[in-house]
Amino acid sequence: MLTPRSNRYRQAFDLSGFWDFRFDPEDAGVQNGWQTGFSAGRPAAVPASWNDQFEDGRDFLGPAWYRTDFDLPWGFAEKRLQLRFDSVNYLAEAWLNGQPLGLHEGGHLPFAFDISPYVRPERNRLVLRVDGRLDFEHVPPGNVTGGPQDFFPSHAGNFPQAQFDFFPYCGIQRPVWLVACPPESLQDIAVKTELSGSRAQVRVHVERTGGGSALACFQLEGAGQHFTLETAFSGDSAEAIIEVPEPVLWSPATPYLYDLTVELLQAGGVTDSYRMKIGIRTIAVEGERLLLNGQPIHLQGFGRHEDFPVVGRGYLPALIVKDYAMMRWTGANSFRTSHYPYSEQMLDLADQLGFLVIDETPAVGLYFREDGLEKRTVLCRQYIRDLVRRDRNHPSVIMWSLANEPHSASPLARPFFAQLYQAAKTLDPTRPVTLVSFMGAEEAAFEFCDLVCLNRYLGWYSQSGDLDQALPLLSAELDALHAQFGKPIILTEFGADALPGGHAQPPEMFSEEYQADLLERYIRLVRQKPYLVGEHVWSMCDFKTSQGIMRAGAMNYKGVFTRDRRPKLAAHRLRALWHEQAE
Ligand code: BDP
Repeated sequence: MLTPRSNRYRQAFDLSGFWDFRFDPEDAGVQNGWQTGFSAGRPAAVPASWNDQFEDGRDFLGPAWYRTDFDLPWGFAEKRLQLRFDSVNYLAEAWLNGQPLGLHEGGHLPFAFDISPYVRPERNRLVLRVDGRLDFEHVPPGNVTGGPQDFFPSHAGNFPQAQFDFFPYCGIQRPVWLVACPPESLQDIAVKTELSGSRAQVRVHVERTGGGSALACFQLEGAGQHFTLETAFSGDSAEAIIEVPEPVLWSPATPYLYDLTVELLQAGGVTDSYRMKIGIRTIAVEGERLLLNGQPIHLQGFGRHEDFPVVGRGYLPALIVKDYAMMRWTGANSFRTSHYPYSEQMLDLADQLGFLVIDETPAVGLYFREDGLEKRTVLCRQYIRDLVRRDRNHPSVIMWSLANEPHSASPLARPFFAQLYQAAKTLDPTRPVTLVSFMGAEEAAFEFCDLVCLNRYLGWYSQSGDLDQALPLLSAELDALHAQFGKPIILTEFGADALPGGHAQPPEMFSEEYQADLLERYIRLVRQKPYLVGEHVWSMCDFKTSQGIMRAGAMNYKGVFTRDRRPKLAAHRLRALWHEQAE
């Protein structure tokens, strides 16, 4: 699915703004009344989570109703029209002018509906029912009974009852686009880059809608070079391999981007065109190393969240810029999109600024029981497919993560992940595929994943307060995992809560000193072991959680920045350490 863009052949109109909104606690289905009636709700901002916008809806997870009216903008007549939702959490059902458009399950990934048959030049009414209620069959799951609370004591009895450690924000969380394309248009573009010697091959695959004979024209521009190639469509697809001598490679040090333009040529000339930025680079696992452009690379950075006061998980461009500024200030070169795909704009900036991204599906807190397994399998396959299709052209994305901390003790887990791993590899053979686990030696999926990604909290949830005891145990476990799997390892989470402004000498749990010391000792250990190819601190910023006895103020305080992005002592410590490593 192509990211919405405007040019002389296509146009994307952002429907963001204040939409009419109401909660529907009785699940009474106000849809019919809303098709014709006048405003019956209250204004809500789109995009943003609804939970923190009002004083009465924080813990209300749905269903709720959104409604907006629009006229077709100039130039939209005679085009193929779609409504594209960048992210709605969790179930979204839409109607246009009373006509059902469809139902979509799952937050954080885009979906689109064709609206050409139903749209009018003026006074269109779009109605959306959004349901974010937690359910054991959903991914991520919630309200699980007889389930994995035994494994996850920190979430037991939480309110709302999520099987994951972040607040289950709901609503239209990213922009909604009205997209106009020519009747016959470019549908999808996939780019792969390979290096051989001092040359690169840029392989571009394009899909279109409509039949008849047509050509695809490919143009690559950058570094003072310009390449043009034309190939005929065979059916709906066309492919070209562009040979680039002496390419400028994309890397964190030089995040160089080329311009790729694809045109659709039919009898009458150009009928559609799409331009995007691409980077030329390779990523591979070799032995116990992770190689970017053939050179070993070490990841230093964060696990994090899309989370901010008032907007919740809503798209906030200034926050994205700020977060990159803060990550850069610490010396980070990478992050994981824990525990769901982030906005495409976040990845655009990663490409531009040179950050390396582990791109994760929304499959967090998975557990394995026969009931609901089939539905979860279908959903997880949908997530990996939609994630790869959305993000495969970003040079910053170096790895796919299938899941975070599944409860893989069940024998059902291995075939489940083997299937997802294969699906990811088929969709994208160019990137390593992993999953992030807390199970260590017991994680069956590590046998076939390309890297071992491990979360560890020794010195916090175990060996609490006692780093002298924690560190040797961690060291021994890492060596044993390396001996067992023979793969590179990334420590994808480690950390300690620190209450902002809490101090202690000698350091003790919840103080800023203890957090800074724990992180430093972990990082120094990681750097002694060549098979460890990355360290991601949990977490970049403090973030909102459900309420529960493990989370004072319904917050996870493992951030090295506060929720409003002020550095704690640990952020300064990381900055010193990561700059020292770079020297
Ligand atoms: C890990 C989870 C992460 C939590 C973290 C914690 O992957 O989502 O926030 O623990 O407990 O198990 O802080």
